[in-house]
Amino acid sequence: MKVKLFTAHNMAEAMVQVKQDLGRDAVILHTRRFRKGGILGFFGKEMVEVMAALDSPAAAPVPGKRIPIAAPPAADDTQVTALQLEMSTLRKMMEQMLCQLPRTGNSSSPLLDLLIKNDIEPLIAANLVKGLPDDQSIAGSEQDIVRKLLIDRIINCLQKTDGIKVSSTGCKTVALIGPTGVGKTTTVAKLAANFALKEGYKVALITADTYRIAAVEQLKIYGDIIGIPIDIVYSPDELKAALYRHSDKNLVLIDTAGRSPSNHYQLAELQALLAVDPYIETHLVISTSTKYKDALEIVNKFSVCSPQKFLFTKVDEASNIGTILNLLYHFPTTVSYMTTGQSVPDDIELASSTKLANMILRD
Ligand SMILES: Nc1nc2c(ncn2[C@@H]2O[C@H](COP(=O)(O)OP(=O)(O)OP(=O)(O)O)[C@@H](O)[C@H]2O)c(=O)[nH]1
Ligand SMILES: [Mg+2]
Repeated sequence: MKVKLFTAHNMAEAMVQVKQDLGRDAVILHTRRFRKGGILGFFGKEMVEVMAALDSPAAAPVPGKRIPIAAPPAADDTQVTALQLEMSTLRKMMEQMLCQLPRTGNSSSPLLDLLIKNDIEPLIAANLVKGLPDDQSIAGSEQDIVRKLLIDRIINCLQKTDGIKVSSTGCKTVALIGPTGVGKTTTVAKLAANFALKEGYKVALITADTYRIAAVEQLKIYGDIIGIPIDIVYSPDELKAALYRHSDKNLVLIDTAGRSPSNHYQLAELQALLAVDPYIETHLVISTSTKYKDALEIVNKFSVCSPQKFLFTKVDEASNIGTILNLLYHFPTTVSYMTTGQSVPDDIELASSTKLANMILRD
C-alpha cells in the first residue's frame, strides 16, 4: 500500500493533489487542520493535511471510477470536538467525491423522481440532487450517505424554525393571519392552552374576527375552558386599547378573520389593523395541503401584512408536504409551528427542519 501525506490551503486543493498523485482509487485515512507559520502557532495560516493511501501502487488512476471512502479514525473520549470537526470535514469531502461520480446519462434518478412525486417543483428538485450520484449507480451504504446528503440540503433550504418566545417579564403579542378555514382559530386555542396551562404564563385572547358570530363564540368557548380573558375588537383603535389593557400579560394572541388573497380591500383592512403596534409578531397560517401555486399567491398577497413567520397547519391531512419546501426555497422564512390534527391543545408542535426534511423524502 502506498501512503502519502498532502498539505494544502484547503480541502478542495488537497483533494486535487490526492487525485493527481494517487488517482481516484485513493482512500482517505486521516485529515487535520493546522496553522503554519506565526508565533507559537498563533497568527499562522490555516492549512489542511490529508493522509491518503492507494491499495495497489501500480494501479493507474481510472477516470470516472468511484473513490472508496475510509471510515473516520476511532475517537478518543477527550477528543470529541476534534472528532466532530474531522467528521464534518469528512462529510464535506465525501460530498465532493460523490459529486464526481458519474450520473447515469439519460434516465432520471430515483431521488429526483421521489422529490417530484412528493410535489417538489421539478426545478427545485433538480437543484437539490445536482451533483449527487444516482441511487442506481452506487452500493447500499453509499445510497444511505447520498440520502443523508440530500436531507442535509433540504434542511438547509428549510432555514430556521422558531416558535413563540414568551418570557415571564415581558409581553409578547402574536397575530395569526391567513386565508379562510386554514385553522387559525383552532391554532390560537392550541397555543393559548399550551402557554397558559402547560407553561403557566398569563395569556389573553383577542379576536378581530367579528364577521361571523360563530367565530367569536368559537374562541369564547376556548377562552372559558382555558380560563383566560378574551376581548372582541371591531377596529384598529379597539385593538390598540385591548393591547394596552393586556400589557400585564406574558402573551396576547390575536385571532383574525380569514381573508381571501384576491380581496385587496380585506387585506388592506387587516394591514391597517396590525399596523397599530409594530411589535405584533405576525404568523402567516398556511394549510399544508394547499397547492403550491395557490400557496405562492397567498404568500405574495399577504406580504402586505409583513408576516415574520409561516405556520403550517393540517400536516396530518397532506399526502405530502412538498408545498412547504417549495415555498421556503423561494421565500426563506422562519417556520414557527406545524399542526397535526383537530385536537386542542395536543395537535401542535414546534416546527423541526429535520422532521420536515424526512417527511419530504418519505417514500
Ligand atoms: N386535520 C386537521 N384539521 C384542522 C387542523 N387545524 C384546524 N383544523 C380544522 O380545520 C377547520 C377550520 O379550523 P378553524 O380554526 O376554524 O379555521 P380558521 O382559519 O380560523 O377559519 P376562519 O376563521 O373561517 O378563517 C376546523 O374543522 C378545525 O378543526 C389540523 O392541524 N389538522
Ligand atoms: Mg377562525
